[in-house]
Amino acid sequence: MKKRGQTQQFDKASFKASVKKHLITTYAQNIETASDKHWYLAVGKALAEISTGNLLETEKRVANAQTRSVNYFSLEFLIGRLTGNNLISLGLYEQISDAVAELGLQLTDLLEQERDPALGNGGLGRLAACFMDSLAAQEFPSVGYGLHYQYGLFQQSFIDGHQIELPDAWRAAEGYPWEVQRPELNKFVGLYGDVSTYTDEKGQQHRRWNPAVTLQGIAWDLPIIGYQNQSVFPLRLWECRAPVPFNLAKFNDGDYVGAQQTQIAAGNVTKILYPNDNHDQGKVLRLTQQYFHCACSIADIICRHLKNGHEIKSLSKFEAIQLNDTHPTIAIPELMRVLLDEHKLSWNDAWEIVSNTFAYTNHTLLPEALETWSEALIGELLPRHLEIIFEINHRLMVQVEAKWPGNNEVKRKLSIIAEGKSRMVRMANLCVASTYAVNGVAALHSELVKRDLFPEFDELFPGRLQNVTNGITPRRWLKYCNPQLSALISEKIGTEWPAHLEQLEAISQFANDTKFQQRFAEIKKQNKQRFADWVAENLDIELDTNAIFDVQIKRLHEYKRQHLNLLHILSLYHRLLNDPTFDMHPRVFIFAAKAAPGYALAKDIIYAINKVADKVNNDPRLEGKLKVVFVPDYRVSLAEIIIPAADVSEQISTAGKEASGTGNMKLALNGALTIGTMDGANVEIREEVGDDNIFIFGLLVDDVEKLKAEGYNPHAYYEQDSLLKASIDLLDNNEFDVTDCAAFSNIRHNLLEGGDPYLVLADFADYVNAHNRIDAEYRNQTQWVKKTILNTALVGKFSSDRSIRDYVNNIWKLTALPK
Ligand code: NBG
Repeated sequence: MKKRGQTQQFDKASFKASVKKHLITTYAQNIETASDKHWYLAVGKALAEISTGNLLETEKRVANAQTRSVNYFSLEFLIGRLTGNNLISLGLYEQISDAVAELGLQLTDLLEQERDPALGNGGLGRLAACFMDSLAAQEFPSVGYGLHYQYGLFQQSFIDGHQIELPDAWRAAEGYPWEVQRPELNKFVGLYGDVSTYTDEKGQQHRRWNPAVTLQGIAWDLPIIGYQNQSVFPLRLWECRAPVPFNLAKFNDGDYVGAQQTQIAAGNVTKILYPNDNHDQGKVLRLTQQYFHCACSIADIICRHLKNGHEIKSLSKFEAIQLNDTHPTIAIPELMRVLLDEHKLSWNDAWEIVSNTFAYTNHTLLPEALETWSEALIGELLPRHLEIIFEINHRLMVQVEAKWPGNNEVKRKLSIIAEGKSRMVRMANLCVASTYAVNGVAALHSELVKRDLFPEFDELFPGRLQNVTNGITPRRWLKYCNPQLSALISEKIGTEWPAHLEQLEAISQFANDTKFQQRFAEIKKQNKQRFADWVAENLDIELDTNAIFDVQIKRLHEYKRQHLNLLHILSLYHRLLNDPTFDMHPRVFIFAAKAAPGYALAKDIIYAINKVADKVNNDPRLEGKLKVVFVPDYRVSLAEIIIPAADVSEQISTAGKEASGTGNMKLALNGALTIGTMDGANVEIREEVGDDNIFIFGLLVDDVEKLKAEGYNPHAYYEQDSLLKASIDLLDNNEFDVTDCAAFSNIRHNLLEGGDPYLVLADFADYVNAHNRIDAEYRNQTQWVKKTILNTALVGKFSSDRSIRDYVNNIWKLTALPK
C-alpha cells in the first residue's frame, strides 16, 4: 500500500501521456497546433484524475472513521483559480512545471488561461474557500455545500469611468477541468403546493407537503485538496434543472416556447450569483435558490448518514451543519420537515437533533444585510416550512414568557416573526433560536453581536454566543502568491510554516538584520515591479516602484469608505498645487472594487475615483508624485498580484461596521503596513504586531455612538477644517473632466446635506495625520522595512488553520482522520 501523509507520488512520463491523451481525446486538439488554453484544460484534466481518485478514497476513510463531519453550507464559495493552488497542495508544482516544459510549454502561461470561478461576492465567500482549504489541510471530515452558478459574479469594466457589468461565464465552453458530475447523488426538490393531514396505519396523524413544482438538483464536485496530505474533500455544488427536459406534447403541437418553459424556469434558479455584498435584496428567486441549496444538501447528508449504516436519530452525532450567515437558514425548517414528515419522528426528537446539528456564523451588524422574508412569500413557496417556523416561534415565545413574564417588549424583539403591515420572518432570530452555537467573526464584532444585536438572546441562552476570529489560508495567500518571499522564509525557518503559520514568529529575530532587510525589501520591490508591469500592459499607466504603493481592495461600500481615501487624495492634489512648502514622497493609490449593480452611490464613487485618476495621472504639475490606479474587475487572481506589491493597506471602515475583514490579514502577511480604524480584526492585528507597526486612527465604536447620539453635524467639520473644505470643494468645480456631474454632486451631497452616515468628515483630519506619519516613516527605509518584516512575522494567528481549530474545538467537536 502506498504511504499516505506525504506528497503525491508522481510519474512524469505517464503524466505527460495523460495530458496528451486529454488534449486529443477530450478536447479534440492536435498536439502541434493546440493553444495554451487547450493545454491548460488538458493539464487540468490530467491533474483532476489524481484528485478524483483521492476524493473517492477519502470518502471511504471518512465512512470508516465513524466520526463527526462538518457540512459547511454557503451560498458563496469564492474559490479563485484552482490549478496553481492545487499544484501546491499536491506538492507537484516543480514537477509539473518541468513536465510541461518538456512539452514545450510554460506552466505560468497555462495557469493564466484559467478563468477565476467567481462564485462569491467578497469576504464571506472567500472565507468559505479558505475554510475548506484549512479543513482539508488538517484532514477534518468535511463537505462544502454550495450552488453551481452558471454565471459567477459579474465581470466589471469601465466606460468613461462608469462601471459596466457583463455576465461572467466562468466555465469554458469545454467545461471546467476540475469539476466532476456525481449523477448518483442527484436530488429532487419540491416547491409551492399545499399541506394535508393523513392518518398512518398505526392511527397516527401526520402532515404531508404536496409540492406543485419539482426541480432536479445535479451534483457537481470540486476537489478540495489537502495540503500535501493526499486527502481530498468535496465542494459539492448543485445545479438546478427540470426533471423532464421539455414537454414533448407541446413541442409536437408547435408550441416551441411553451415546451421549454419549465426547463427555462428551473435553469434560472442557478443562473446567477446575486451580486450583493452586505445587502439583502429580498427577491423571490433568491429564496428559491436558498431553499434549493438547502433541500439538496440536507437530503445528501441524510442519504450519506443512512448509507453509512447509522440510525436517523444519531444524525447530530455524525453531522454538524455550519450556516455561513443566514443565507442557508431555511435548512433548519427543512431538516425538521424531513425528520417529522418523512421519518415520522416526534417534534421533541426532531428538535433535539436539529438543535444539536446546526451552528450559525453572523458576518454583519448592518441592518440592511440582516435577512427577512415576507411571511406571505414563504407561505406560498414553502407552506410546510412556514408551519414549522410558526411552531418553533411558539415554543420560543413560551421560553421568553417563562424568563420575562408579561414582558411583551422582549417578546416583540426576540420573535422570529416581526409584526407590521406585512409580517416578516427574521432569519437571524430563527438561527439563534435553533442552533447550539452562534459566532461572530472577530473579537470586537462578537462583543457587538452580544451587546447590540442579541443581548436578550445572550441572557436566554447563556454561552451560545461565541467568537471565532476569521483567518486566511497561508498556502494561497503567501506560499502561492508570493513565491520569492516564501522561499526566503523557508531558507530561514524551514519549510513547515505553510501548515503552521505561527512559526513565522521566528522571522522577527531577523528584523534588525541588515542583510535580511535588504533581501526582504528587494522582494517587495520585485513584487511591485511585477504589478507595475501588469498595469503598464493592461491599463497603459506607468508606475514608479520607488513610490509608496497604497492599496484599498475590497467591495465598494460606503461603510468601507473608499470616499475617505478619495478625499485624502484630493487633499494631496490640493496641497501639491497650492502649497509650495508641501513635500511628499511619491504615492500610487491603488483601488480595486466592484459595486453592486443597484448601488448608485457606490457607482458614483467609482466614477469619481476614475475621473480623478485620469486627471492626476496626466497632470505635469504634479511631477509624477501622485498616481491613482483603479484596477477593473477585481477578483482573486488580481488580489494575488496586488497584495504582494502593497506597501500600505487601507482598512478604514467606520468603527463598528466591518465585522472582521480578511484582506487586512492578507496584506499584513505580505508585509504591508495597515492604516486602519479600531474596527473588525484590525483590533487584533494591532494586538499582534504592536502599536509601532501599524497606523491606527479615527473614532472608536463608543465615540461613533456618542457622536451620533449628540447629533452629528458634518457641516461643522467642513467649515472648520480648511483642507477638508478645499478637498470637498474639488468635487464641485471643473477641475476634472467630468461628463456625469451628478455623480460628483451626489457624493458631496451625501457627505454634507445627507448627514454623512459613515462619519467620513469626522475621521478626515485624523486620517490625514496618519498618512502624514506614513509619509515620514517611509523615508526612513531601514525602520520601514523592519516594520514590514515584523508584520509578516507576527500575524501567524490569522491562519485559517487556527480559525478552523477554534471551530473544531469549540463548536464542531471533530476528530482528524487517522493517517
Ligand atoms: C463580511 C464582512 C467582513 C468579513 C466577512 C467574512 C458579509 C455579510 N460580511 O468584514 O463584511 O470579513 O464577512 O466574515 O459579507
